[in-house]
Amino acid sequence: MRFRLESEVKVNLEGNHALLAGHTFEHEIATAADLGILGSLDINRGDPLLGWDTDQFPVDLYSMTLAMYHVIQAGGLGQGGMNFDAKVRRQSIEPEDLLHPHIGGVDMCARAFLTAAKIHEEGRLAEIVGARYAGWNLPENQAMLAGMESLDAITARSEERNLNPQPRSGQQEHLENLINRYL
Ligand SMILES: [Mn+2]
Repeated sequence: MRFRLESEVKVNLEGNHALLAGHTFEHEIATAADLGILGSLDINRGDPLLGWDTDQFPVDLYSMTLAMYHVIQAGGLGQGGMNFDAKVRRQSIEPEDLLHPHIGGVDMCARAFLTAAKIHEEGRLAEIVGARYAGWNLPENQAMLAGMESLDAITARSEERNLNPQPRSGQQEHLENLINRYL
């Protein structure tokens, strides 16, 4: 932020690095998109049982579908692209061991993209998420989000309105089942 270079550069996110940072790939994609710095993607995976960067080829349709969903929600990668940055495991020593992961990885990414496009087009997930956070669309809450309101002003308004928010279900299991119906 110091040199204002955030509008000059974009980030290259990697599935395995997200895992190593304790994040999901889709979380990093959505965060970068929100910050306007989504650039390109290294489409690989790590091993959740290991603590290092194995850069394996992607195989998980569920997580890749969520990653592609957020790429689509972000309006695509623009000038960025996708790169496997992946290698086969050490015991895969035959020439054909190189073919299987490339073919399977590309096919799986294509399938994830088509699945994500369907989720995006039908809009049910976005509708439920949108309703969950609809309160942020109120002008005073947009102002709060934009950092244009002081903590004192927010406190005064909350006390004046005698706010008493009630918990509402996040519908997590419903949403998990919704995603699975597309796979
Ligand atoms: Mn890596």
